[in-house]
Amino acid sequence: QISEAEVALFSVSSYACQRRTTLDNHNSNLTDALSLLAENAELNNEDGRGVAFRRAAALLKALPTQVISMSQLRGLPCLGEHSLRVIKDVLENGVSSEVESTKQSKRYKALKILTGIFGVGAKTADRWIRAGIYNLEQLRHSGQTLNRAQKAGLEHYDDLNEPVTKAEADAIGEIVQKAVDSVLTGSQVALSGGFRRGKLTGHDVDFLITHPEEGKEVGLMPKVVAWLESQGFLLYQKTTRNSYLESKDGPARPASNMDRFERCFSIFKLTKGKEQENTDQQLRELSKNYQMEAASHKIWRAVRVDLVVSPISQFAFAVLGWTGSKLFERELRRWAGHEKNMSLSSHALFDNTQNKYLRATSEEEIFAYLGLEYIPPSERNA
Ligand code: DCP
Ligand code: MG
Repeated sequence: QISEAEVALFSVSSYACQRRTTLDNHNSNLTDALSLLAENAELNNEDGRGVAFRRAAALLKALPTQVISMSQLRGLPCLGEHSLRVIKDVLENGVSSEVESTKQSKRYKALKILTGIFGVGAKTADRWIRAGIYNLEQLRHSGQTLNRAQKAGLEHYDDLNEPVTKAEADAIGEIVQKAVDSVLTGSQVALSGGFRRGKLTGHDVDFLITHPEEGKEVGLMPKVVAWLESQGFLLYQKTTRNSYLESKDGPARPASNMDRFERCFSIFKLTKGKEQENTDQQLRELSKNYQMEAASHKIWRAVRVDLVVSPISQFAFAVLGWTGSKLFERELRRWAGHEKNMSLSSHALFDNTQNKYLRATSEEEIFAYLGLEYIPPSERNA
């Protein structure tokens, strides 16, 4: 029995962007439960509930040790009534009954399967479920029309639901660098997203592209895409134009948190590496079954890749905005708005008090403008 006095007490800042959150999570039993409920809320278009669970999970990720008693959580921010109930359930019973029943539910399972298709969001999945579609087999036979992204998503379903490794991300990075070098010398490629935060796997690979001379990056994306296409590296791509215009009146209220960079959502065809090929070779030798042999013959796999082109003048903001985590980004923007009367996006920082844009060439400068201690990427895993 542990007495109250022996239990570690924590003191934690309320905004995730004020905290250091490494990948070393001492409370994954709790954060897994809360993340699943957050995901379920998001899949049901209950964004408010989703954020509340995400914030609670992020707070627990930042604690230096494992929580063993509810008394340790007294006075901590970000833990709402519902989250506390879930935590209590896990601490007392090992599992949360709400999480268990969610996982078992037909709707949750279907939402997971259907939104696992690239190009399918919560709204489309909901529409399909209401039409009696709960799995891929039913979808294939339903006669529903799929757009180009969804068709590609369905075709490469297994590959795209297999986590991308750091080695694969690096291999794709080399290809992107080669593409960029051959269309515009001096261009720079930076790995962003989860891999920049030190994650070992991800659901995709995110890259930012820029050129040290402002303006040279204009029109770069279509050229990069054309090069990648000519080399047979793309299974799918959709490029959207840059629609960002800085105004002297400050940032227009964006329709969403989506940024307006020239962007390419793609699916890469990545040839498997030497190690993988050897495994395939062994598999082929071992397999007597023809189908297994056919599968093992596949020497490439599909990987989701996001490419974003940023002018050098916005690059520091783009890097900060694209490194994540999603909650860390959300909290940075909330901090900027609520605590500093500033508007932060992946393009710029606008000070509403001074009525002017604040220029920066590094992430460190942006944290300084925001009055925040600098948090390196590896500690932004909120
Ligand atoms: N991002 C953003 N706004 C968007 C898309 C992305 O702010 N519309 C940011 C936050 C993310 C980062 O870009 O952390 C990359 O997005 P991902 O969805 O790829 O997230 P991660 O890379 O963090 O996770 P994963 O490992 O699942 O790819
Ligand atoms: Mg990513």
